[in-house]
Amino acid sequence: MSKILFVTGATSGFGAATARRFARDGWSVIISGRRLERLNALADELGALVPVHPLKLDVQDAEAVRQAVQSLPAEFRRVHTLVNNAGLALAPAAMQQVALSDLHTMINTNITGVVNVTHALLPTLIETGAGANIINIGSTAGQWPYPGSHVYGASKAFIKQFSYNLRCDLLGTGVRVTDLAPGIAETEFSLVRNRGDRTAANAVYDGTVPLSPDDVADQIAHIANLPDHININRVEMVPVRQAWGPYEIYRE
Ligand code: NDP
Ligand code: 8X3
Repeated sequence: MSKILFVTGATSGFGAATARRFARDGWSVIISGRRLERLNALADELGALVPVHPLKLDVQDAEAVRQAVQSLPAEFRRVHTLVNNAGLALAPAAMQQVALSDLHTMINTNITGVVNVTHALLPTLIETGAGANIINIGSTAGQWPYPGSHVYGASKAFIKQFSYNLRCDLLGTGVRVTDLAPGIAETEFSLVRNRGDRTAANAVYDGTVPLSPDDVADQIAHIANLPDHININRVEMVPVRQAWGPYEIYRE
């Protein structure tokens, strides 16, 4: 029987690339996100290869997540790998200049959403046991500060510590947990962050070579397919053209 992937945020970027990669590898895929048209289009595309279950789901809604997991069709119930990918950044300006509601949306999606989905799927993953995976998409922003990252970066720091702490709780169950932390990657991420301003979004990637969604999907597939006795705690992957800047000095 084929293994089952549950990926959140499959309507775009890393999530869509991950669904495609796992489907090509013969996994059954549960694809979720809020935009139903995109989910259905992806389901049609991948349905030619493998069993696909599209789930219209807002990860912020704990009850909807619980119900969606509880009502998975029998052939999709035994999830092997959960990829907590749905997430977003908003308000790329100093914290003192941004709307509180944008900060709450990031917390509710990047933190509460990940907790909601993980909590709902933990019993299943523990039942799957040896070799099961929870792969949480963190970010370099969870480790390294930069102006305008405020709550976004902090939400990704949560992903790192949450992943490590989960490992402690899951010790002995065979379930593996990874914080996969990419650097700059070209997806719709910057379009969302800049509220649909395509010029501002494109400027993020101008003149450089960012990671691609497939680069990240390949890394997810690598981690998910490692022998059962190996746990990758954290991976930070960046394009070769990305490195750290120095401390900023404020001068009069
Ligand atoms: P995209 O904007 O291309 O994709 C984000 C996905 O998240 C979409 O499928 C979107 O689907 C989904 N999503 C957003 N909010 C919700 C919600 N409330 N409920 C369910 N799904 C939601 O960006 P990326 O692919 O780049 O982002 C994927 C993850 O990678 C995020 O967690 C992001 O923080 C992280 N990341 C991105 C990096 C980058 O440079 N691109 C680098 C490091 C990490 P829909 O709108 O249909 O719900
Ligand atoms: C997304 C990468 O550098 O925009 O997590 O924070 S960055």
